Amino acid sequence: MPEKINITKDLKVDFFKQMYTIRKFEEKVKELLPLGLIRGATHVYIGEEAVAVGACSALNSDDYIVSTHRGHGHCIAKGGSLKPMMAELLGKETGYCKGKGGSMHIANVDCGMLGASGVVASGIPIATGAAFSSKFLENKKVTISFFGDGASNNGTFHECLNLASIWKLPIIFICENNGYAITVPAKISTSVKDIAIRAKGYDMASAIVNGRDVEEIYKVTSDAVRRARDGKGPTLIEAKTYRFEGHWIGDPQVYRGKSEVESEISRDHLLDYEKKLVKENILSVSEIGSVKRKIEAELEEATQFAKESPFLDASKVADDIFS
Ligand SMILES: Cc1ncc(C[n+]2csc(CCOP(=O)(O)OP(=O)(O)O)c2C)c(N)n1
Repeated sequence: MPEKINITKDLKVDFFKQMYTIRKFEEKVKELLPLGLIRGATHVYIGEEAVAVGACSALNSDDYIVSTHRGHGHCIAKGGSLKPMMAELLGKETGYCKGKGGSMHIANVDCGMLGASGVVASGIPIATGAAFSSKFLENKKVTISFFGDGASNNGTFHECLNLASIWKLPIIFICENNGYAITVPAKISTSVKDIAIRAKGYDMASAIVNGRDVEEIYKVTSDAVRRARDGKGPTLIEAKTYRFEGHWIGDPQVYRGKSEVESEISRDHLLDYEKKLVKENILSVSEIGSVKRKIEAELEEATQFAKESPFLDASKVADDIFS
């Protein structure tokens, strides 16, 4: 049984701030893409914010995460700053990867965010390697590998769970099961109803969490982090979640019904959490208002910064490539 994990008032406020920041960041991305300021396929995380926030809040700042093609929320939750993030999405020199990574390949090693990737499941072996390095160096760092339900059908997922289990690596595999891999529902593409069951095949601890419940995710991840740091090996956590938006911005979503989407959006965890903070007398309605205004102002500043930043000079395009 997990030991009792206390969630302080400050932490609850922080959960709200982070989830709201991710939501607003993604809404801004949706606004900038059709203007041509962000280019390429872009995937937003609206609806899944509680997973990144709850999970990353259980880590130390020098722990690692590895993200997916839907990675803006992971980056913010791991301590990424809005200015270099927005600049990266706009392809500018002031971005985390000097604009060479963009939305799908953002990384910020300084805050332990080892990278996102457009290649589905490719983050899982990178995360497993990071966890192996921590075990080898005995530095007690823990890694979280985020991936989707679709990625859990890729061979590398199974190879990495096996290796992590036999080597007792300090890693937590977090499957964000939003029910779809682009247009394909998990229920017709995946052999099991609950992806967490797959941990059994690798003699690994597992848990299923409500992906809308930031506090539950924090508690379950904290417990897995503690075991990983104590040398007790990996955990597979499946977060049942839902993406409120299409697979990418512009997805016509012909594969799922309007009523399904509307019903899911009507249960918005962000609105519910706001109400919960008021009910628990943690923040008043007016305090919530000022928290929101501050975040919105920071985001406007970050957007302005990104717009005004220069593009990288073409002569520097091959810099920072290691061989
Ligand atoms: C190796 C590989 N195969 C296929 C694709 C095309 N593709 C992009 S996203 C995606 C679905 C991913 O689904 P999931 O892992 O559930 O993540 P979600 O998009 O739902 O967050 C696919 C198949 C790809 N990018 N890489």
